[in-house]
Amino acid sequence: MESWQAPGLRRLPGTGEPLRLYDTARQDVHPSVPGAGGARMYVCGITPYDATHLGHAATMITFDVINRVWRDNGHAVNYVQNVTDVDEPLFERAERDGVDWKALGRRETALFREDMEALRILPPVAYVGAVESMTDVADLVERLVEVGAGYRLDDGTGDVYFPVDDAEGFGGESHYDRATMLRYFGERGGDPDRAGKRDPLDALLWRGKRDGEPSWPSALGDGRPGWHIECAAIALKYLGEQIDVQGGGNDLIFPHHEMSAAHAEAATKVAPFARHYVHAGMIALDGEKMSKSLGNLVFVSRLRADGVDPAAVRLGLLDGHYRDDRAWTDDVLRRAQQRLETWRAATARRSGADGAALLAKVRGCLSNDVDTAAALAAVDEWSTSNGDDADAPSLVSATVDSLLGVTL
Ligand code: 5CA
Ligand code: ZN
Repeated sequence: MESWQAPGLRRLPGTGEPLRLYDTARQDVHPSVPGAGGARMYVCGITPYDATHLGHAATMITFDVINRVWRDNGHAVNYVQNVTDVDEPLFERAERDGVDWKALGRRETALFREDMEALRILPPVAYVGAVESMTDVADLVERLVEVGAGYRLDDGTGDVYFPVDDAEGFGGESHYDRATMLRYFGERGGDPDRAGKRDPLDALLWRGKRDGEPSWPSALGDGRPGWHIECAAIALKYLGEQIDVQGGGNDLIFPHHEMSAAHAEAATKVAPFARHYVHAGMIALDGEKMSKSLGNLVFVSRLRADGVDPAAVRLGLLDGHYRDDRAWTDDVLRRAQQRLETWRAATARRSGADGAALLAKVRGCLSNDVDTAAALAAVDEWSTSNGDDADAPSLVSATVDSLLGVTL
């Protein structure tokens, strides 16, 4: 489907610092070393049944900064993001509101694009929905069945499952013990109690057609995809085997990324599916993870309509480590607005402290597992000190624009 308009990206003098990133699978920070063809990143996108909230925005901003750091290092970046536009929550919301689920998905995806543009997020090269990927998903499920990594339940439903017991290295992404896996599997879209599965953790690959549910034809019989296979199929088709980053919020560590990696690895026999599994912390409001099911949401579109500068939203979300769960409060927004004003005033001066030194510092912070809070502190320090470097204001402005995506 259509992606969104790219913001201008200013080139900075000199060369960036190679990125070191935390990998959930290896449980440590390791250099990200993209191949000659450039960096390849897949980020799990929205399920479009409601507007973009600050949690989605924070996760998208995290991967946007990774994208910007790679580019600053001279890498081409092939970035792919999906839209889960076929899923239970979408059908339920459409039913509740008496609207067509496809129209609901289109409407919320359009709003997401607007929010992403306002937040100056570099767009994915391929922005891909599940609806337009049915053939690719069905082909991948077929391939899994052929290699013994998919089995059909014998209850006449036509449902096909992925046997986790046969999946080599299963558990090596999340490192969760079985009890934790079972708990998250039940809470996050899995069906541990489904009768007839070989293992309660086996994940749905293809759901046979049910009355009143949308379905698509395939060699496996009419039906629709499970969740994890959607991301495996889209990533393999648009990025190929062994990508650099598989990303999303930390609510996707298990089962989603464990399963999609296991699906891809079973089909391609290439492991690991991603060199880095990268997970952003959850944004909370009033002490609870911001989530559509809890309804404690601050929408990006609401803030925009209230006249809040998207650059301040960006700064508020960047003021903390991306891996930490963090709270959004009025105070976070106020501080970000204050900071934006200070930075704008400082870059409007005729001169300032050494601009090249600031650029080097920001590059250093971001290369260190995307330490945006330290980068922000470095710009704060520059903004509140004086100097006679006449090139500094424009260089600092370009640095903040290009690496942090904030226009001063
Ligand atoms: N469509 C699936 C991924 S394939 C999905 O999780 N959709 S979502 O709409 O629930 O979330 C979209 C992205 O935002 C995911 O990467 C998810 O991990 C992330 N996300 C969701 N809630 C939050 C939150 N409160 N804080 C940070 N990131 C979040
Ligand atoms: Zn996904």
